[in-house]
Amino acid sequence: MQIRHVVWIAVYPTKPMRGDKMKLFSKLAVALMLVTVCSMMADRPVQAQTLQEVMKERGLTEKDILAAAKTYTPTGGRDEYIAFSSGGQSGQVIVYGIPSMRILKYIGVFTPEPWQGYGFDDESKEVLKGGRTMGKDILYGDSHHPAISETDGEYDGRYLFINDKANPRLAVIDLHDFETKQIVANPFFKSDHGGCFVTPNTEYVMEASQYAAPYGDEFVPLEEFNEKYRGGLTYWKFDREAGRLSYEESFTFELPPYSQDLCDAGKGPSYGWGFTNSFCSERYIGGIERGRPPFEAGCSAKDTDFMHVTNWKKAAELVAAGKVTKVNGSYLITMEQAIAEDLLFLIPEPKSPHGCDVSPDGKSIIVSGKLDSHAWVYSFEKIMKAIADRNFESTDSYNIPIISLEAALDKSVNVGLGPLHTQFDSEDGVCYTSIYVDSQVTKWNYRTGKVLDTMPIHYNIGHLMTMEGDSKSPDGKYLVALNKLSIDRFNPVGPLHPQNHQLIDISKSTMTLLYDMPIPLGEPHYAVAIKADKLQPINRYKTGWNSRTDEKSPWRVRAGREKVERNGNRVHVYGTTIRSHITPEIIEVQEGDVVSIHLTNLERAEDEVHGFSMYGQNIQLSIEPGKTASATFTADKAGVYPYYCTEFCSALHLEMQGYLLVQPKGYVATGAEMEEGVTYTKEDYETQVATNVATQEVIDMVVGFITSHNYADFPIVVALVEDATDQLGFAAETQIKAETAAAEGDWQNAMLWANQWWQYQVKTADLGLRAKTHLEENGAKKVK
Ligand code: K7E
Ligand code: CUA
Repeated sequence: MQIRHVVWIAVYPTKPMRGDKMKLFSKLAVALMLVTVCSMMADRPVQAQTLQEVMKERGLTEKDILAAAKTYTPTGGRDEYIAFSSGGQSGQVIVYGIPSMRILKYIGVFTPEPWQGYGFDDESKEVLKGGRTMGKDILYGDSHHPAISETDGEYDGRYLFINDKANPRLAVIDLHDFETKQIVANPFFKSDHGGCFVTPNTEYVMEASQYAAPYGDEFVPLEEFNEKYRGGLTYWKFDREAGRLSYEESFTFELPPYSQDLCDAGKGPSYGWGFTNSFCSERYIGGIERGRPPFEAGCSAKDTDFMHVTNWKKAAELVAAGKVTKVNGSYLITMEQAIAEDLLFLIPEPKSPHGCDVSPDGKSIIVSGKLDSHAWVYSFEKIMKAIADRNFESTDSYNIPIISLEAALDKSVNVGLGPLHTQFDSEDGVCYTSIYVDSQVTKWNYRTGKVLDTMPIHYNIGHLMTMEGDSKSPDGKYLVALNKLSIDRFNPVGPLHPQNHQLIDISKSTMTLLYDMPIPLGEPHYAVAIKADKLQPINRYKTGWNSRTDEKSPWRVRAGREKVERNGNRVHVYGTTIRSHITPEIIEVQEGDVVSIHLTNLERAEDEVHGFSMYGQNIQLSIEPGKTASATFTADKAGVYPYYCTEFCSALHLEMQGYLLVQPKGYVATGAEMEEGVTYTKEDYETQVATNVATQEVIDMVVGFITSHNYADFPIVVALVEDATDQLGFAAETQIKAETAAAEGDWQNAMLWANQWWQYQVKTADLGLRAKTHLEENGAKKVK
């Protein structure tokens, strides 16, 4: 039963009453009826049917029923894991639960997302500005690889990072409120693919470039490719205290103009090192229009490419010792310096490699050959021995030492045609590799080299992920195959197909498919999943909070202190939102004014989000409880601009409205009074007051119940009581206004204020009854 439903029953009279009370209850009842009817309809009993009947009717097998039972999550149920998936070209992050595969949120990251006000309020516009490239706003991203912050090699659930391949940028999402806090643009690259990969204590976040380019914005002809075009690998310093990446403390390895690809950070014995695969070490520069074979031929001609091995720990020490110089305002370790200091080595890799995954124990690195059928397992111990013995087969054209494949390789295993990425199981040595060409997942053991199981997946698999699969202790249990496009799998929706995330049960020795989930947002690339109980998101902000900087907003204002400040043509409106009105309701400015509307949501109850949308100004704010959000625009055209709340926050949500009046230059008010459409009498006023007095009795009863219980032990109730106290305070202030008007015989205003007084009471009662129900349902104890 819904809470509103309970409210309805609670206020509905069960005993005969006096006329006044009867009227009160019928009024309260009407106010609550709307929301109640919907919830009652949802409670209607279903016609009795057996499981067998349903199976027959829908053509389901026993296997289907078993899969359904493993994923179905009844109403109110929670998921064991929370997945964060790249939203591909949408530039967003998709949050969903596992095993239910229910989508919980799209987080706006590189792309504006209006529901969250992201890219529409001043605060988040500042975040997006961090990603400006050559002075231009870039309002999308080709997001690829999310990574969860780690402590001692375990996911800690504090932050999420994701990269944009198209314009080499990284974003920081704070998981305490699931909001994007920072976007940084790489100071050297023109694209990145090898991000984000975190070191075991999130000391650094790795970002490798993909398509070699000059480090500056100047023109350099392709003829100078070998000398002037460069790849690279940035280790972004993460300041955990501030929750931000530090531009000043990060450093970049200058790398040859190969196409650096994915990375992973070492852990355990390989802690302090990073690994980056690459393709196109041919340094082919294409040119179909010049009669040359295309990139795809020139970039896959050689049998091997290079894995780059970098020592970030030693590099960080050099930076700290002041031995690295800055270029473009950021530390750059030249190839010359890296070679001289033993920071950089190459190892041959299989043809057109992809994926680069460090095993949970940090001893092995697995790279796949896209055009090969093998996964190649490198031994970190052997790599270290080769370096110690100076056992190099040669150097590349940039003098970087190359460790021979034989010296570094542990084994290569035939896993299927077109292997890409590898993820790890909770069982030691067991891993899963996505096989693109054969469209399958191969389960194998990288210690024994044995293939254990294969499972055909739908189509075009890219990445795959296991639960906490990048940590030093993966949970196994489930695997998600991230498939690109989904022909033949779902109801058709036109030529652009949804993507398909397939949930696979890996808790037994053979894999079983559980669920297909269409993702209608963008190519998924990679996803990460964390145990749900490691996430502790807040459900409201401290009042007057700038959520993007995580500090008090200078634009916050308290109830009753709302104001408009003008300085020349610059206007700041300090406003508030609370059920069910926006203060101010009328904003008057002059043509040409630059206007900022700052709104603080005064509510604490977690469902009391208000929105703010205005005609013709491209404004849409999401103001969650406590948040202060701002919108700045130029009122460049005289006119009438209605605004309103965009969240269905209360029964009188539609009435949560107002007008921005932009007066033409030189406008002079006529001095006429505004007139209401209805005239009220003394009798109307008295009837309303009688209703209010009776409503107060209900409120007192509820307050009596709450305060006689240990309500302070229930944070949800405390929030509701705080909101209710606010509303009741407003009711008292409004009562005085009503009575003052009545004393003057101004029945029009007396009646209107009396009605507003009642509106505050209804909200108080609604909040109070929700609090009471929560206490009753959660075993609150009587204390008085
Ligand atoms: Cu293989 Cu960008 Cu990780 Cu896509 S990448 S698949
Ligand atoms: Cu506030 Cu609708």
